[in-house]
Amino acid sequence: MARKKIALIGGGMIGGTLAHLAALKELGDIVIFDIAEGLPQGKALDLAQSGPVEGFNARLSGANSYEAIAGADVCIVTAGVPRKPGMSRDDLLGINLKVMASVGAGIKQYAPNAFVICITNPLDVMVWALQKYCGLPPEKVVGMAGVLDSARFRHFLAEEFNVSVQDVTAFVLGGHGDTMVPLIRYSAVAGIPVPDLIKMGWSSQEKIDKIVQRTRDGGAEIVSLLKTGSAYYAPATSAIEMAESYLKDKKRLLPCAAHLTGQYGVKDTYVGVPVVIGANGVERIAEIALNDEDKAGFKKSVDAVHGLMAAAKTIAPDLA
Ligand code: A3D
Repeated sequence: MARKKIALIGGGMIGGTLAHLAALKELGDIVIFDIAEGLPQGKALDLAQSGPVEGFNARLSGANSYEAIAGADVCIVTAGVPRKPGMSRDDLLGINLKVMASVGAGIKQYAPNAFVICITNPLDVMVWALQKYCGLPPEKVVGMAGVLDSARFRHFLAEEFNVSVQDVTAFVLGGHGDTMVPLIRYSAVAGIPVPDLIKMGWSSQEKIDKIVQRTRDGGAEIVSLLKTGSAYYAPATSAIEMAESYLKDKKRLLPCAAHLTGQYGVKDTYVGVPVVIGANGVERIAEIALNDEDKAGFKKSVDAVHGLMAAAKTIAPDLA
């Protein structure tokens, strides 16, 4: 069987980390595409030279022309600009929409059969725009945010309970950003839900509330520390988990920004919900029961995404 082909569109901090992880995991041959001349070629060469030491079999190349992504099985999109301190994800809207238009055209022409994972912010609107620009079926175009947001939640919970991160599962719904909805009762340590752990005296509601807030602000916390950009290790590893589920038909149930067609009462919108990712892309959307508080939180989140979609349509009338 021929090796799979992974196209990384955007070769910056996340793009380079994606290439490293995809090579170490031998997911396939890797092409890094970027508009910056020399950058993708340099990163690909550097990474290829780590191959003999690590012992991975993967061909790495860099390119400034979309032809190089021809026939890709997976495209992971990070092209655009990240946040600087003081900027919100939404401040990136105008500039990154233009980037999505050119990336979408490139994918449409050269990789129409790919599974596309968008990471560029503001995530929920960018993945919606990218799907329109590339014209691929909505089940083949998803956004990465929920895996990262729930990983952040899991990390903080594991620290709080002083247990292995391996035993902590967590669930986050809604848009990527300040309105994301971490679901406490679906979050657990080895099957014991967090509310039960509070009753057992392992933590307090106040501490868990603080963790929820820290999860919501997880990206901004890293931006303010790094000062020159945003998180990249955890975002990259989260997208690779999604790509692996597609390439190996693992059928993982992962929170992703998926195209809703009435689920949760929402239509024609990309927002974070639990989905099964397998060889057909998004194979199923899990519609879990929400209580009134979760419903209100989810609605607030969807309203925020709709607000940005409306702004996007005024900037780019071709999206209307
Ligand atoms: P960065 O290191 O700046 O890399 C972006 C790359 O995109 C640069 O190498 C640019 O040259 C390249 N680029 C710009 N315009 C184009 C274009 N038209 N075509 C191709 N390449 C282009 O940023 P990063 O890797 O740190 O972040 C990438 C994106 O991910 C940003 O929009 C971040 O805000 C976003 N991000 C999202 C999450 C989520 O959880 C959704 C987390 C962290 C970062």
